[in-house]
Amino acid sequence: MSIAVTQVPEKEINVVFAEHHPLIGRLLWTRGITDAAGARRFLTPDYTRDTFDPSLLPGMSAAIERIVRAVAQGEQIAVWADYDCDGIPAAVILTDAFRKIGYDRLITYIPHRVREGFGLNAEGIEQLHEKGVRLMITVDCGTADVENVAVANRLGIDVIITDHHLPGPTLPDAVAIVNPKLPESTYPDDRLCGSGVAFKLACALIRAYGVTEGWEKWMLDMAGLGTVADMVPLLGENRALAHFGLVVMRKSRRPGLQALLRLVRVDQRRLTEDDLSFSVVPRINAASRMGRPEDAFQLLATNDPVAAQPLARHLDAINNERKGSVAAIVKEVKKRLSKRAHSTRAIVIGDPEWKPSLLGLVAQSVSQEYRCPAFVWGREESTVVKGSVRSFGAINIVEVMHATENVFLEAGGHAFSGGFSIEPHRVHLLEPALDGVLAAYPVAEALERTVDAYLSIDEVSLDVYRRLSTLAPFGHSNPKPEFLFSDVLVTGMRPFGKAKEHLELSLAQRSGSIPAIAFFKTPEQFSVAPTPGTRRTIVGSMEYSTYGTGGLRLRIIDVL
Ligand SMILES: [Mn+2]
Repeated sequence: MSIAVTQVPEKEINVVFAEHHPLIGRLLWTRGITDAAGARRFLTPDYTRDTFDPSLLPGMSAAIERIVRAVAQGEQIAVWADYDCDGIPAAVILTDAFRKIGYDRLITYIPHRVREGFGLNAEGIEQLHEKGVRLMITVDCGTADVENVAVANRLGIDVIITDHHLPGPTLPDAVAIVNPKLPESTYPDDRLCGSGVAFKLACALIRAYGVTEGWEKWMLDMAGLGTVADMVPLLGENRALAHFGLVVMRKSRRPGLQALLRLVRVDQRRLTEDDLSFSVVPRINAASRMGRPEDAFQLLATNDPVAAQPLARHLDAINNERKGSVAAIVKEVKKRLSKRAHSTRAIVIGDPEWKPSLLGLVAQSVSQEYRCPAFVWGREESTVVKGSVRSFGAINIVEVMHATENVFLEAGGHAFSGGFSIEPHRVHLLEPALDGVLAAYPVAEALERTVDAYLSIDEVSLDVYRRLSTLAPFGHSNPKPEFLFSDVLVTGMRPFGKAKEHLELSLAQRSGSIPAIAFFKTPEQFSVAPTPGTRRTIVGSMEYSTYGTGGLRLRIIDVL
């Protein structure tokens, strides 16, 4: 890995951000904030100032009008939610809002990740029709579902779409499409996630029923959860939703959230975005990957502390099962690759026994290990082979898939990660076809890592840590600050953890010393292995641990 420190115009920054610590000024600048007013807005989120009126979203008034009519006529309403940790909190938000206005003819439908896949499907709509549904509200999906909305319409079901996915050339024939990414949208910020859009609908709905202004803030925990989980940029309105979402979550009375946090030993009052990303989101997503997404919805939506306990334990158990399955597949991949010749341009490997819903995590690990794009396929209750791909370096893997002719049934995704399907009898064609396309690409190099600033160990202090914390919550477009510490003396090194799987270093420089840790690392896994008595360059971030003796420490990203 090569490392560069972001270049910034120091003098200009010191003038513009004169009222802030120079390090904070530099960090603001690298996050695209270039004036004093922007800095104040960023550092002191304000709910009223930073969130926009829901009625500014396209389709909002038509959506509310239709819901009010459904409620007046006692129609059966269904929420159709995506199965991930954006769709599920979004469904919880609408459930809360309908409970608040005292309407209980509401059911939730969450499709099965593998059997049904993303978005609407005709069989699911049929089922809702049989249950007497007359109005369907989608959350976190639906914008592209032209045909299935037509299916619903033919069955006499009106559809309201709430979503944040990009629209295609044709829009579905829905009663309303509430989506800030519609071309005609004049909403001031189009970066909301599905839970964010659902939160807006919920705000407008309870307002229409005269619920006391301010009550909507109790739903911010779910909007914040979806915003962090969906990895939308944590800037603008999303920053407010994530920030106040965490504030509300720390006080949330949801029995399911409380039970889950207790189980994973996270102190609710000190909950951070890292706790969400590492402890909460994987357990919510485990439901759709390993079992039924409804279990995750039930956990977050229930009012019953007794029902919450077993649901939390169940999600924790299937999350452990998921980790075990992913590790077993990665091990099997390595074993097989050691025994056969394979392309060095891309790894292609699969097994009809592997669950496709786990293979993104497997492909991620394989691409890093073999330092090239990894295509990993499996099959589950389907006649076609389904897989995930993760790129390596700067190769745009979706472009590569689109350039590979006559192999894929479907292929899509983002630049560095995607999914694909293939007919089983054609899967053997994949490796040679990719090899041909990738021959035209330069050999993949690990991407350069840019860190925010040089720092020395004696500059690491609680005061600096507290200042850095004013930039939180960290995530997409506002990453946790990373620093380069050069010429640091390694004064100690010890493995720790149940199976000694983690590593702690003691570091010293000038008058300062600090512990530094890395989880699931051995010294050999860094670019240069640290040993006591040597001087090394450390790349890391600052964190404060509340466990045991705890305190301020560095989290090591790499040692050079
Ligand atoms: Mn989403």
